[in-house]
Amino acid sequence: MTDSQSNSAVRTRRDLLKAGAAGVLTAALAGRSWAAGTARPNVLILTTDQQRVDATSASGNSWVKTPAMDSLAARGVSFRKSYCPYPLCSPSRSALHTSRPPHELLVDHNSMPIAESVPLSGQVFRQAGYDTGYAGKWHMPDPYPADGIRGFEVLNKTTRSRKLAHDVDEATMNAAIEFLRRKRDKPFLLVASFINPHDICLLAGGADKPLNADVWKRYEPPADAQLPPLPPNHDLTDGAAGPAGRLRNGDWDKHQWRRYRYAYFRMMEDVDRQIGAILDALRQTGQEDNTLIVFTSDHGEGLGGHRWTGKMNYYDDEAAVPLILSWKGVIPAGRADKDHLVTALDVLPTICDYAGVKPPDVMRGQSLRGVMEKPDSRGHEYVVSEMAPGGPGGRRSFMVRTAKYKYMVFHAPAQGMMFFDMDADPGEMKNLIARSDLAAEIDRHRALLKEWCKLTEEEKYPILRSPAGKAGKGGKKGEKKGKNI
Ligand SMILES: [Ca+2]
Repeated sequence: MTDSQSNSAVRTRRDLLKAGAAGVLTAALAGRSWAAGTARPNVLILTTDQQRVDATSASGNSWVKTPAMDSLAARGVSFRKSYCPYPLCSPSRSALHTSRPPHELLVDHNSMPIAESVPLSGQVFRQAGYDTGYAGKWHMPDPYPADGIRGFEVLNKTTRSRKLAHDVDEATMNAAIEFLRRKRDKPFLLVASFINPHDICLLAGGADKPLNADVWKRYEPPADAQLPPLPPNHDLTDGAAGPAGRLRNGDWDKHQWRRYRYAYFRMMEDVDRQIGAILDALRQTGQEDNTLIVFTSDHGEGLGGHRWTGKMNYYDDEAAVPLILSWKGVIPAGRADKDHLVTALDVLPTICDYAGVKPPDVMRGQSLRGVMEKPDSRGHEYVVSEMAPGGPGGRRSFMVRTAKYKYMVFHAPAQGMMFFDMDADPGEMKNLIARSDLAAEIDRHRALLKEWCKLTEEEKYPILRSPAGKAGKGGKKGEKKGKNI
């Protein structure tokens, strides 16, 4: 980002603040005629866990049927160049609810608490007079927050122990529906945070545990099932570096990969049904027209791309996530946005903008209202994702995505850099980092990353020790710990 572009991004945010909540609200509500006192929209945030950006039928995937998610796409804007700020659960979720990158939140690994000094979405909306409820998985630090979440009423206090994700998600769905049916005299912010299709992690880890057998029992393809084919990018990248140079389940044959992919899409269908039940309840309680809905996921899933299962990689397989926003009559319906780069950091600025809620003083994302309502608007020049696979004393790795290219730099445990032409090579099969004719472009991406790290004071935040205590050793044991979450 050049200085003038950087200033432009900052200026945009400042101008929004200057415009003030009232001005924003007036524009959003033009032409509407709600009774005084009920004009502010409800906000419903629906999240899944480990959902690829292409795992819905609305995105053109014929191996899965997701009518509920498709209905959200049909009534809103679905972003296709949408990235998580860190391809792992807790860091990504912490960024979603704060509009700050994980390093600024002291959430470099799973199961870490968010820095107390940073306000959470629930606090921001509760302060503005909203009724705030949270159902389902949290994970900062506890997967299910028995001790509460700042700014939220915790709606279900279930635990994951020995249960299928589907069963925990059923409790999340019921708690969210109960919250929607309550009588109240103020608007609400409701988060319903589902686990599926995260149970795919259990199947990636082998079948030696009783719960894994239960998962296979539910999702095993019948003998006559048509299995999804291998992905076009199933092979390793030519010139792969960093964690992308490693294999997961290198001994699997083609059938095992296809069976794995089949199970993933069935998990998607389970969580889609549960999301559909929440959308039904919203409609049945007469709140659909006055509710802004955000749908997203914390990170993707390799699903056999580059012979990878799980997350902790910067390929689109793992780092690209769905982001759909809808509000009947306000947000344009049925548009797939394939141009604008967006990130979970943009969610809090966007919902504050539409709700007329005073946002936190510091946010690193921007409201997406401009690019949704005026598609010719310029959005982000770039978005960044980060990882901290090493422990204290280590350095973070980064991904920088621009309109056409993606740059990755790794420091530990494996080193290297990668550069992809995302238009010519969407499967990210050919690493172009050594191409001399692209040297200026690669330098531009390095400069953008430097600018981002300066803006977010990255050097000020050394990497903390992982609570799993296994950081710096390839993360394998830490990841195993996370598999039962
Ligand atoms: Ca996750």
